[in-house]
Amino acid sequence: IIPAEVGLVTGSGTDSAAVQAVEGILRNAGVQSIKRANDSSAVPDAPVNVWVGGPSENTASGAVLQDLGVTGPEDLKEDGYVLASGIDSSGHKNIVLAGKNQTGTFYAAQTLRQIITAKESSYSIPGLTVRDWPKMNWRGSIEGFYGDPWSHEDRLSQLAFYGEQKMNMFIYAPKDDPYHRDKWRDPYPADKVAQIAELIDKAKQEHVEFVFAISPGNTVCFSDNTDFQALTAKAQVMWDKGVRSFALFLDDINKTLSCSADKTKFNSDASPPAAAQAFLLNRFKTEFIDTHPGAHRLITVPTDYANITTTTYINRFSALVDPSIIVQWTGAAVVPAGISVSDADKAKSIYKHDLLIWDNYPVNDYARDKIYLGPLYNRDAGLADHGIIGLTANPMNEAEASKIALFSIADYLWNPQAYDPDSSWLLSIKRLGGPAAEALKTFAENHYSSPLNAKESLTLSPLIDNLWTAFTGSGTITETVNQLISEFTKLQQTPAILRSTLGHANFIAETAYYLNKDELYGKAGVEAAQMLLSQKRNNKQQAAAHRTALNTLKTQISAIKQVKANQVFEDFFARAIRENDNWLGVVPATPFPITTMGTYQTNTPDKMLDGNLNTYFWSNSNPAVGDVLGVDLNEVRKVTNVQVFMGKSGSLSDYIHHGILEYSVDGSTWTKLATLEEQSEINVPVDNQKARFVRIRVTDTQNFWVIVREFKVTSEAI
Ligand code: LTM
Repeated sequence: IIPAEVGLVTGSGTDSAAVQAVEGILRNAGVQSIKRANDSSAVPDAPVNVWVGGPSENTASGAVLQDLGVTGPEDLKEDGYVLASGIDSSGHKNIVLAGKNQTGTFYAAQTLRQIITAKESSYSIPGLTVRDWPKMNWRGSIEGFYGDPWSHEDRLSQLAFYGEQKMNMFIYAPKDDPYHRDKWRDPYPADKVAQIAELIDKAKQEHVEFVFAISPGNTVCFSDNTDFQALTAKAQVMWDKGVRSFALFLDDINKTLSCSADKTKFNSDASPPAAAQAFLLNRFKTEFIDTHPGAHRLITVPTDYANITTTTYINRFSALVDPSIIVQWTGAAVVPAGISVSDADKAKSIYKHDLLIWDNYPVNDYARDKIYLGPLYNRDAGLADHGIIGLTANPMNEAEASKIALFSIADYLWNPQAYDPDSSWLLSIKRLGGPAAEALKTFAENHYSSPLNAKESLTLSPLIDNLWTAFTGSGTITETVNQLISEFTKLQQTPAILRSTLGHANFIAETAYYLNKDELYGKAGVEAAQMLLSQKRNNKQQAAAHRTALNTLKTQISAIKQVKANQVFEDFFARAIRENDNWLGVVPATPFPITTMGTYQTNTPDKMLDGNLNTYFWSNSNPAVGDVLGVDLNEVRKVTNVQVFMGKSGSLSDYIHHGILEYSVDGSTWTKLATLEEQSEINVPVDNQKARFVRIRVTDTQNFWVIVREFKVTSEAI
């Protein structure tokens, strides 16, 4: 039990942030009086003494550890620590936080925070010994996304969070901060410098390496002195404010050299852009990094950053760039579903530099109508033993919501072998949700799917499956319906609970559209379930009332365009409506084919709507520009997907090579869905657009006839 009075013994070198953290933790655990002493003064007379600082900070802690029979942190990896609590030989209770270095002691404090448990009105910590160290050296985030950069408040909150999660790197590289990329030559205005200076100080306090990045590649003249001076002047301002780590980024730029000086200097190289970039990076390293004692290794990201097989550019880049420079790599794709040790081995063999992963999870700048609230999946546990020195995760524009994924990423990076995505995720929900944890879990599990994991709506999805099993069986559906209604009700109530109980206005503000849509989804789910129950009870009037309510809610849901539809729910509603139609004997309007092209032999247009991929429509000539083919749904419906299979298998050319996929309500005004270039098969999700006609319009001539095996429009009644 943690008593009301505690002794706190620090050393002359004890990390001040660790001391501050321990004091805060003790106060939060009900301690009213803290008797301070340092290693040269007498041991405080208190029921429990807390010793902060390993041997390099606090000469007294070693003896206490020895008395407790605990080995000190000396043999641990950098940033490792020992946290011990127990009774010494003279019967005194002690808690020792002893880092291998100051950062280790700071991390011991973070673990202390996690192991304190509250029981009724008292707090306690168990008798224990923790010997702990990080597996991955660099563990952090990179604000490297497009779109609205984080606010100053967001960044301060992130840095505090990184300290708590033992993350130690933050790379400042917001693509749409004009001074980072477009106007990289211009100095930051004074107010921005002041804010960055505050971030630098905060990062130091949280034991986070603040990396200042510039992305000059779009407009820089790589060999130009004036440009080089603009770059170093910008870096110098940040150096003066305390930055010791710098990055020059070269992602997402045109590889063509734009200035004549570069063309003259580098055009004879096998890869002129690689030679030009290496020249600038090496010059920055020798003339800035090497001339600033205490500066850390330069970091870069090449223009080919998602490779596991080489290119001429990568060959030259890796050969020419100074070996001390750290190279960022995103995995085998820009947004990879996984990163394996085999990918890492291949990357290491082609980039030939220390690799720091730029992990594009949970970033959502390419899908601004989704938030990724699931954990990190599919990163091999052994990456640290395969040339990877660390990982910085590129988060979402929604800073607070990113913390769920970042929590799991911190967990993975600290101890990849022990990492379990599901339990890490549950813990993140518990810690971040506090009193609103249950509601946060409901919210997060309905925004769970991502490029790493297709699972969505973890509780509701199996309940919906159960309902359909019961619905098609001969027994009662009451129990399964009630379970589903109760879970949809929970979803409906979740936004209000989060708004009132989470205590985090920024989280609520940045997820506002998602919360609003979920509230409606919750209500709609209840109506759909009740409609099915009424139907089973043969109550037409009630079923009709629920269907009307469902349709109204569906309209409100699809009006929130800022958030992508939840496919689990949409499929549930569509099937529920279909089942209701069948029960009512409503015969859906039959779609029929449309085309301006003539038919070859018996391969008539209806064959593209017969659900059989072995039969097809075959045109009797090459299509002309303006020719069309598609489907008339026979009534205006909500379209959710279009899938077209063109070309006969084995004959690869009989399809529309250049076209536009479009839809229309009235057959005269058309809206484009996609441009089709050399695609024989397409699958285009559609966000509930109202349409009666969907077609492909030919936009260029070609020398091949057209075969369409199936033109499948998925739609539902309005
Ligand atoms: O991934 C890299 C190296 N660059 C950009 C990022 O800035 C962007 O946030 C992600 C995700 O869209 N993709 C990139 O290519």
